[in-house]
Amino acid sequence: MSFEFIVTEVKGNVGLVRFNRPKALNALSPGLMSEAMDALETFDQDDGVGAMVVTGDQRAFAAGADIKEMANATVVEMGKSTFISSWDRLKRIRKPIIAAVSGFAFGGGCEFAMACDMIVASESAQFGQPEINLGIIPGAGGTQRLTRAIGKALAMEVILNDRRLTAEEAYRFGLVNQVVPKELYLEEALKLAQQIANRAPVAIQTAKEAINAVFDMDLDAGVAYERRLFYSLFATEDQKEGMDAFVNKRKANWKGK
Ligand code: DAK
Repeated sequence: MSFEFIVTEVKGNVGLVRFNRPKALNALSPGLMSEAMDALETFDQDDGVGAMVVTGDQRAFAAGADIKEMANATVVEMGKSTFISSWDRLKRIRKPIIAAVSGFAFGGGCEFAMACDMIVASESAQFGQPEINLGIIPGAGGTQRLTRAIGKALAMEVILNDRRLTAEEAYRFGLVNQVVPKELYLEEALKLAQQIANRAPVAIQTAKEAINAVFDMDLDAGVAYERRLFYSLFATEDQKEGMDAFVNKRKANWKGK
């Protein structure tokens, strides 16, 4: 895969996507977003990849959507842009995605990280939704995902008054999974992704689907949905293998089938 705005790599069985517009603090232009989605979809189809890590650089994960590219857009152009459909593509990735965040994760950058399944933050990471300064509001799920993650009171402050969260605060309020020294954040994210990638692939993807259903369903419907997914795993070879390995005191050999 060769790209203009991102760099990709496979490490073990983890697919790595690195935003690569450092001069613009990795602003998420339509071009970058569509390349990132192409890469994630390719990894999603690749049996040699079990999980993905998305990252930026030390200074910025991403400072938001590209303001310069958006500044003169009309409402019709915004609606037609591939930029919007790229965000829908992100929701359809089945394998787990970990955001490795250092520096600025603002606006669409924060929303991208929150749309991933877990966040490993460098101690230098800052999370914010500064759209209010531009006369707009978050448009890629920020009002919804941030509020669910950190609660209404603080989300109001972040979105209405450009309150920025340090990595430590983001951890304390449940937005991120771990905070690690800045020279280790990518390594730790890759380590976590590798551990997950070594587990039973179909069960991992099914668990991601079940957890994300929490945002679309009430408790009864969610529990019923979980149960159907649970039963469906008894049709997989991995369920037979996992239980046989337990009974016979050996290590399971996952097939992803
Ligand atoms: N877009 C374009 N360029 C950006 C940028 C951005 N978001 N952020 C920074 N840059 C550029 C700067 O213009 C500057 O470029 P030059 O002037 O050197 O050419 C370069 O990156 C370095 O930035 P600074 O000189 O400003 O660096 P500082 O360290 O002084 O400040 C900063 C860093 C992050 C505090 C500052 O750059 C900043 O405030 N940036 C803007 C942050 C922001 O407002 N983000 C929200 C953007 S709106 C949607 C999906 C997504 C979205 C909406 C809808 N749908 C699916 C519907 C998302 C919207 C947004 O994210």
